[in-house]
Amino acid sequence: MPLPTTISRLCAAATLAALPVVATPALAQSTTNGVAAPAQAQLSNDPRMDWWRDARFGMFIHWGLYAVPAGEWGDGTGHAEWIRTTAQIPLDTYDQFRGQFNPVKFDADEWAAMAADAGMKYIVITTKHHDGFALYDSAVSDFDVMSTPFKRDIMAELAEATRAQGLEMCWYHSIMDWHHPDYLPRRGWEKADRPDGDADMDRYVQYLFNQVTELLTNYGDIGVMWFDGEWEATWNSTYGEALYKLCRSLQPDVIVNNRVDKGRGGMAGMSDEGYFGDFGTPEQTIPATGIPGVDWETCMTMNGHWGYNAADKDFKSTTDLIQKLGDIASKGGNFLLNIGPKADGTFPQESIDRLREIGDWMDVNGEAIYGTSASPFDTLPWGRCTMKHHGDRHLDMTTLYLHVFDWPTSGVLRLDGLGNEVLSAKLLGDADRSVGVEQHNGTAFLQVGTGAPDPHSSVIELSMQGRPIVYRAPSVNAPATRLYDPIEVSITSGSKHLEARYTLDGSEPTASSTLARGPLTISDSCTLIAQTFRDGKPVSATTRVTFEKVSPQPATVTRGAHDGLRCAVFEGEWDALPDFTGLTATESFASDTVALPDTYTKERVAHRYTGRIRIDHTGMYAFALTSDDGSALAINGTTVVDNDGLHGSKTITGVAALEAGWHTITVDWFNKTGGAELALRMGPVGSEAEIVDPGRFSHE
Ligand code: FHN
Repeated sequence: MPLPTTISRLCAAATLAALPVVATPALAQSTTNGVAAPAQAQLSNDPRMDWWRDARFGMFIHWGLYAVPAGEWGDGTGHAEWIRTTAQIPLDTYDQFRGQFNPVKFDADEWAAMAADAGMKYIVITTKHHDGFALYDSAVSDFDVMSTPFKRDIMAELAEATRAQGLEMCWYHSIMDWHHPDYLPRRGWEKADRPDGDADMDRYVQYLFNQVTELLTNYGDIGVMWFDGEWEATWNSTYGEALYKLCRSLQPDVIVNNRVDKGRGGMAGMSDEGYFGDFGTPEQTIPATGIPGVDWETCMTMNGHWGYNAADKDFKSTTDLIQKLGDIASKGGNFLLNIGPKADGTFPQESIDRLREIGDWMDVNGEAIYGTSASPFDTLPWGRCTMKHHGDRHLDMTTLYLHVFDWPTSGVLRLDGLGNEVLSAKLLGDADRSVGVEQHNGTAFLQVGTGAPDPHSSVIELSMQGRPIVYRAPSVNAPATRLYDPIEVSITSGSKHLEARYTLDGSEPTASSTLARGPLTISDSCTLIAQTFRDGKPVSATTRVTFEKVSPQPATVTRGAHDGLRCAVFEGEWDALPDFTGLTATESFASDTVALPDTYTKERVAHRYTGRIRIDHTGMYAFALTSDDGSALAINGTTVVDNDGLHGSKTITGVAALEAGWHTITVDWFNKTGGAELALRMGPVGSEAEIVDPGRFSHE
């Protein structure tokens, strides 16, 4: 699709040096217990990011006309910023909210002060959400705040107040636009009322670029352009690249998130290699582990909605939010915490209360968040760890911040696997409370006393010479922990200077325990405990894996009379797999695979596949179920994979021991909105799972 000349000229005019956006090859896939880590491409790494990396914590604000209905329409009270679509409100009806938008209590200084007092270092606000309404004075649209009774440029006022607090002003801007006549596609339910006639996506993109130009020209230095709504098929990488370059040509130091392009993998938020965007954007989720060398930011609501919903009182506790901040920082990410202001321009009281309490915590513990990098430890049973390294020609020191969520009732906090000598230890916020340190064989025993100093998360600061030396517990790689045939297991210490020793009888390893050398065959139930040794001494925590030998499920049925599985289709809106027993299918057909065609784009739909699967040889099988949104697999009525929930493309693998013959199988899947994906792969445990051969399926 050729870009309009204006846009291509925009790009040509972008006198940018080579953009540091080319992603390096995806990080090598690591496997732990046989489950492949998702491929993550390294996003741009650039000194522009320095302030953003140091900040670690920002405020997201979703505000617009949708605050007027406050989530309610007809009998429904579950709506929010998507209300025009989720309540199927015709455009003319929705536009009437303009006449009601008059946030007379809006005080930019008050908002910016609450963000600053909460310890946040940047604010990202919706200049325009998917409904197309601009919260600023746009010269290219009359669907903006100047056409409301309020008639004030909210973005201009907030930008000034934000900078007065020393925070960075950042813009959220939606690519998807349900109002502009040229944006495609139309919402399915409104095609009759809004035929797409002479709609022209290129012309819309020019409009989008014009608004982005306004936002990066008229409001001073902007920290981040936070794009969203990139997932529909009408947006493509050509547009994405041009938009990224436009932003950088207007403000070379502006940071642009990865939703400018098409590389984002659903709600997990990270981009595949080769796509534009300076950081990944996991949404409502925190990656399971840190992602070395990758800039990313988790965005999350305080309750269940981005835009204001008057009925939603299900707010996360302050403790939960503070621990999430610590968790995210311990993995090297940023936390963008959302506020949905009310139509009168005030924050919900529940949000105000949490911001204040978080601020109190940050006043004492902010140094354990700002400018920190990811934990050198894999996991800590009592909390998280963030780190700062202080290095120059004269100094080479490390500070570890231990975020203790579960305070030890014994008064002694155990930190396994630390090779450095702890030079000092203290409690942030209570220097008078001494912290004794004893170290033996890589374990530091911190005498912290009973009674957690902080109700949310108590931080202990350790200082040491040099970079952290961490002895990781051995890695135990196994195709599964349930077995029928013998399986091969590998145990590694992670360093050629360290030994991994193990036992299979549940006893703690000693210097005389078996040394791990190459693959170990497990053929029966047992408990494997492995530990890392250095110079004959244990220096790490232990890794404990219980293997269970299971009997195969009998083949209780015979081949069904027909090829393939029966697929029943249901229509509705769900956030998780529905209870199909109470639903009526809109259609059903024989399907020779558990998969969707590549062009599948239906929303608000669910499938239930039922029938039988043929197993040729008795054994343990791995079933990998990939879906967007949720899915589940059951064999002989027992759940083997639970991949339910609202998420982007995600694969979960489960195992089942099955006798040769026919077994009943059920696969359930649903898609709410956005991308849709479903694929079922299988194979003997330890081998590469492949798409299930259609010949294996039958049904009555
Ligand atoms: O559809 C939007 C949603 O309304 C909200 O803005 C979130 C925040 O990141 N982004 C999209 C959903 O992924």
